[in-house]
Amino acid sequence: MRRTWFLMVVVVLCLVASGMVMAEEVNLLPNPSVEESSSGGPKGWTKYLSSGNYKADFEWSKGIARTGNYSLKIGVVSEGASAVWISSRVTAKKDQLFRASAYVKTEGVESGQKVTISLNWLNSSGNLISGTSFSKSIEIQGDMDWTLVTVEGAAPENCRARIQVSTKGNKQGSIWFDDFAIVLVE
Ligand SMILES: [Ca+2]
Repeated sequence: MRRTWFLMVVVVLCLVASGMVMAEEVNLLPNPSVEESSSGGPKGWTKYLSSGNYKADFEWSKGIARTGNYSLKIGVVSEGASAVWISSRVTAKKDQLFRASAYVKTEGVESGQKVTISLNWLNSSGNLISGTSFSKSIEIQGDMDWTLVTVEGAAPENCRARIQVSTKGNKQGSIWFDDFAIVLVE
């Protein structure tokens, strides 16, 4: 009888353990630590700058990283312009809840400068589904060590999800991003 109970307890513990493994969140984003290269840049990542006579200091930064050797940097950006790093895309089904996240580090940036992380959705033509993005902005106050910023949102239709990080009109200093993630929450 005792032996039977013992076996039952073992079985239950095994089931609990396997359930915990299954529940572990999986990062769906390729090249999340921006270590892999393609054509001299970070594989799967693109940059965007507002159109016009603007400049932005984008860098696939070597030597400053939360993990590995590389991160994505945005330095000085012309006033009025947005500078954005954009990830590759992840398949999403309508109403699936996703969490996008990235770690942010800053140095020499003016206090009050905003940094935004967005979770965007693209339709089958690859166009942004307007008015559906989820964004989280943080205001920089002094130099900031690696800080996790997250944003959650549900897919508006069967589409593809991507994460983007941005800042607008940065007068001075550097903003680095590393260890990105897009996770299916439920
Ligand atoms: Ca990295």
